[in-house]
Amino acid sequence: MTTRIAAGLLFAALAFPSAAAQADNAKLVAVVGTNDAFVISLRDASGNLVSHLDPGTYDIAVSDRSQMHNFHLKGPGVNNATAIETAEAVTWTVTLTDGRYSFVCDPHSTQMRGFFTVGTLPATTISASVGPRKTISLKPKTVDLGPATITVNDRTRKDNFHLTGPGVNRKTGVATRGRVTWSVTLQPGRYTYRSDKSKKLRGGFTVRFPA
Ligand SMILES: [Cu+2]
Repeated sequence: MTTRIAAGLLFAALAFPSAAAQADNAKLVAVVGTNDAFVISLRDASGNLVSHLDPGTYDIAVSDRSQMHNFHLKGPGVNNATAIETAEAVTWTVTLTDGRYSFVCDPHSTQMRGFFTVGTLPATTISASVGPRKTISLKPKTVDLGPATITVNDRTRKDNFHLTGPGVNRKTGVATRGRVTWSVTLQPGRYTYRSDKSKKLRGGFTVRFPA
C-alpha cells in the first residue's frame, strides 16, 4: 500500500512538477505597465484588488509589461523587484507576515503605488483634545497606516473636535463635553481636525505610506 501511494505521488510530481511544489500556496496576480500605461495593481485569485491578506506563503504571478515601468514589492521579509528596462513575466514565492506592505513602480513611485496589510496589526494610539478655552490638539503628528484608537477629550461646550481624512469623518458635539474613543482605519495621506465653531482651531497629521 505504501509503495502504491509513493508511486502515485512520484507520478504526480513528474507529471505536474509545479502543481506538486506549489499546490498549497494562494495565488496573487501583479500587473504593471500594460501598453506602457502608468497603472500598477495587485489582485487575488478572484480578481479583487488586494487590501488585506492572511499571513502565509503566496505565489505571485508578476506581469511587468513595459520597458519603462517595474513592479517592486516591499514589506516584512520581502523585497522583490522586476527590472525597469525590460518586460518580463515571473512568479515569486513569498512569505508574508503581520505588517504593512507596499508595491510601487520605482521610477514613478509617487503616482504608481499601492499598499496592503497582512495579519493583525496593533492599533496606533492617538490622543486629541479640544478646549478648555480656544485650544485644539492631537498627537502624534505622523503615524502608520492601519487600525488606530483615537481618544478625544472634548473639554468645552463651545467647540467640538471634527476629524476628516481618507475613510474617516468623526466629530464630537459642540454643546457636549466628555471623553470619547474612536476606532478607525487610517490610510496613507493627510488628515485634518478642526472645531466646526472656530475656524482658527485646526490642525493636521500625516499617515505614512509604508517605508
Ligand atoms: Cu512606472
